[in-house]
Amino acid sequence: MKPEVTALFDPRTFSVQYVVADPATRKCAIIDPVLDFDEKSGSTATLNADRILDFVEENGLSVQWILDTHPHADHFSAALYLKSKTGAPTAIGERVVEVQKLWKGIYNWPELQDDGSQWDKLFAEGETFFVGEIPARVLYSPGHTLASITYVIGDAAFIHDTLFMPDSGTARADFPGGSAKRLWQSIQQILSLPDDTRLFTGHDYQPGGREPKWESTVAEQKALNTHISKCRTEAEYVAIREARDRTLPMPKLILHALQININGGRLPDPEANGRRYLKFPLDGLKGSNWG
Ligand SMILES: N[C@@H](CCC(=O)N[C@@H](CS)C(=O)NCC(=O)O)C(=O)O
Ligand SMILES: [Fe+2]
Repeated sequence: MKPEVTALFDPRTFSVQYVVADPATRKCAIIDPVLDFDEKSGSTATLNADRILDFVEENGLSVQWILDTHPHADHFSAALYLKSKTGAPTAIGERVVEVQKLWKGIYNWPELQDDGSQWDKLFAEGETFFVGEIPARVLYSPGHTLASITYVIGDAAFIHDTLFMPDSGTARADFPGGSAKRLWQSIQQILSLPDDTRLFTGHDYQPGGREPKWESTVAEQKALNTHISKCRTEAEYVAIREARDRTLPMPKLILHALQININGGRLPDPEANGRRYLKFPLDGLKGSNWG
């Protein structure tokens, strides 16, 4: 069962958004859509999400699912916006409730509902569903975040921030709730899928300025991934990953994005003057590299 996979690359955040369609029924899932945000002006826009909607319409697709792989730290999720336009249900991994509890503390936000009720469906490890007639299943893939999941849809796996393209290595594991050890274990589970499984990553940072790419296979990742092919043991990987993470500054939108994304992609309610405001902790992420 081979879904038609279309990637929409967002050069502002180096994110890859996907439309995954069943050619037989024309039903599709949208994965990891981006709501545009400019931190310099505070402006939001729906350029990426509208591009997805245009693609869906031009190709006669009907949206069955709006899926996020994890609460993103570098962009806002457009899940709620797309739900308002399509009526399709939103979903994320069930451990999102733990991410909600963690960041509820960091933001000092007692009113935040931390039961995952912002999504229509919370997926557990091993849970199955369909995109049209194509069977799909969920792998719990923590490490980058503690709620991350992989969607395996037919012969394609949407692996988000675990493995990037082979020349780019792997995702960082130093956000609150992250773990290099768990990330290694999640990557091993992904690499145990059949060798010809198509892997679609969540970001491409275009190393060396090459054109953006997002698709690989299990066999290619095993042979060529710069962080994985060299590591024989979990301990070796954890040492490399943690050393690199100590050099990385936080994503520029982490404090903006998490307060939207742990609330299901919902912007803060407007205040009495009709404007929405964000709130940041000062010195809330201890030990961060300033870059
Ligand atoms: N410069 C980017 C960095 C974004 C970032 O940290 N991306 C995460 C995924 S959300 C990652 O794994 N990066 C790996 C790396 O930079 O090596 C930003 O500020 O948004
Ligand atoms: Fe991420």
